[in-house]
Amino acid sequence: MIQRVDFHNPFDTGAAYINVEPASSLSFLEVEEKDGHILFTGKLNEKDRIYGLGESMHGLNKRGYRYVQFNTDDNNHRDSMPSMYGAHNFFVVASEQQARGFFFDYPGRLIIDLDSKHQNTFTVEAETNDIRVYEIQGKTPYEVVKEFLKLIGPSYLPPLWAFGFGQSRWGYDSLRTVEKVIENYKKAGMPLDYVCLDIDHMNKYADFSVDTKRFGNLQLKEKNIHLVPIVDAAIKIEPGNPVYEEGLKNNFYCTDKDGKPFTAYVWPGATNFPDFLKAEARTWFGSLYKFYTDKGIEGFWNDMNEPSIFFSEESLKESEKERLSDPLYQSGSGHPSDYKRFYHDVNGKKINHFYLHNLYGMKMVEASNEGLSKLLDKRFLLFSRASYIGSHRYAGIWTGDNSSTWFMLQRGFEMLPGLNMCGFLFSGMDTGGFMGNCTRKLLLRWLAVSVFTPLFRDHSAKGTIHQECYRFAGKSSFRNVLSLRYKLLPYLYSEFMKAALRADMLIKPLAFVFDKDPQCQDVQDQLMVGESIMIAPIMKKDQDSRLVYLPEEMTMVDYYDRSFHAKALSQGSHRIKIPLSHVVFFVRKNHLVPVSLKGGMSVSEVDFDNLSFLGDGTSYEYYRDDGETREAGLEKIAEIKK
Ligand code: MIG
Repeated sequence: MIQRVDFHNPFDTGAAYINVEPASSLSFLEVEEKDGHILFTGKLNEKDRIYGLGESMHGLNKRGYRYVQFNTDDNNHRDSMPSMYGAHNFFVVASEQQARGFFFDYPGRLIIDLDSKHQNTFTVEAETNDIRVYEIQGKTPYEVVKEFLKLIGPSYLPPLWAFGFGQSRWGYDSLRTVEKVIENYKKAGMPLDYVCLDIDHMNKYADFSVDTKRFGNLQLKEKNIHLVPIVDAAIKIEPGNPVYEEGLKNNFYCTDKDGKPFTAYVWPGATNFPDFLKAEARTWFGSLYKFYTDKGIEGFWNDMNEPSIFFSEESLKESEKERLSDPLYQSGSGHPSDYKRFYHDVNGKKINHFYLHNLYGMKMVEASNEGLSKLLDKRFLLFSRASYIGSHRYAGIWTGDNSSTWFMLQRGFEMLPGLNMCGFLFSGMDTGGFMGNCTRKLLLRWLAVSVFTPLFRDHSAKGTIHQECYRFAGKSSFRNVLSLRYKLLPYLYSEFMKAALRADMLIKPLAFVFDKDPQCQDVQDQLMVGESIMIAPIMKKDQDSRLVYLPEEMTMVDYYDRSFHAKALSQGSHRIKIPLSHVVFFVRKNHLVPVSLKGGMSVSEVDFDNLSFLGDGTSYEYYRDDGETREAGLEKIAEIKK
């Protein structure tokens, strides 16, 4: 049961995909309005758990913490960070007999306090009182989530090649460097499907430009590898550059209080910010991707779209004390006061950015997606850093600038089910960690996690040690985990497509599947991936074995020496040894995992028709298509037998 209540004049964010007729009052929340603010209060039982909030800290159960939903570029990832790159204002309160879901569809700053004061209450406080609230009631949290996923609609569909392994690094400074990375992967016998280009490839960091001296015309010798360039949100102020000039001439930029294009500083120096809230500006921005699609490029990542702002002339005048005492200040977040310095034009109405802040990234990927859909006649890869509920219909996301620490591997893992609850099926983390130096051990354990996430990319920051897989000794361990990805692709792709087409989750907490088993309730270092696989990776530094809880009898699959070794295990807890060179996972009883034993050095080499099976089931619902058609549909699912 889903119910919507509008307070005053909520902004139409575009989060919902289906229309729910508004009702007059909420069932589970007390409402208090004061001085133009609004405060919602809900009651909790002692034992209630709270799931959701997508990209956010504190693991699976969010109870006991306070979150500030305000998209922020802060690369100092830590438990106490209140805001990340996405605002996913949906959570589910799971009680013993029922579950209640809440979605606060609100584009501005929202404070979600999930009982941080330990008074058995949660509160949600909005900056203004124009807000749309949805309540969803169900028997279990999973039932509520599925209802919510119907409300926000189906996931964006990436092409099949985007499920391959991608290498990325900020600092690949020429096409020659990129070619070398590709050669080295090949020489090492490691598969690869794409290489991401970071801001290094642009001409003075101007969007939709390439430094031709260093990057030529972006044509790789290796035709089987895709280049995936970055596109930043802000446009370099550069008289004579047609991209900049067109935006200026047509009033496509956000404006300052005097109605002039708002100027602030990011990588290219002085920039203007496309007004993605304006339909014509979106259409224009989307059309700019022609620069790349003309060169045969079909994959992109959108960055800096919180938007990230280093400073403006005005905020530079601010004292350090003022800056640091701004309640919105976070370690990497520039001068938050800048968010009050510019305006959007929404159907002729000027609205201060601050009140629409969390929509900027979503509206950017909406622009990119619509442009690319016109420019290409097949699916494309697109993922974004900033997001809002609903942006999963346009693009995937990655979880931003994590660091090469065991802590961030764990937190990233724990975020996966929350992201799936908010629709973000095509998501993943910077494998190996972005900031800081990665060790061989950490990278191998991280790969053994990301090998199960749809977006599977190794990315690192300039200045850190290189973390391409071939750089490390003992290459056979890296070949092992990467080869597993390509053998599992028939399963991973099929499960992704089924979840996307049915508006379901791909990666789930155990508690959602084994809801009658109280032991599963608090498990957050094990997850379900699709309908058949459970993963229980090692995410601690010097461990080579761990306890794994099996809610039912399962087949343990130990993958080493590039082959599968299966063994039946009984229900209960087991200490499992997982050497660094192995990947272990579990297949549910009466289930199957279709695999291609041949694997491949790229997705195009994988045989999706000659399948072998892991597990003791007898049949499997297999989704199969050409991997690029937009006409994906449930009719492409067929029951196959072992
Ligand atoms: O201010 O483009 O999250 O992946 O490598 C940093 C450089 C800008 C942040 C992204 C990261 C990317 C980096 N970018």
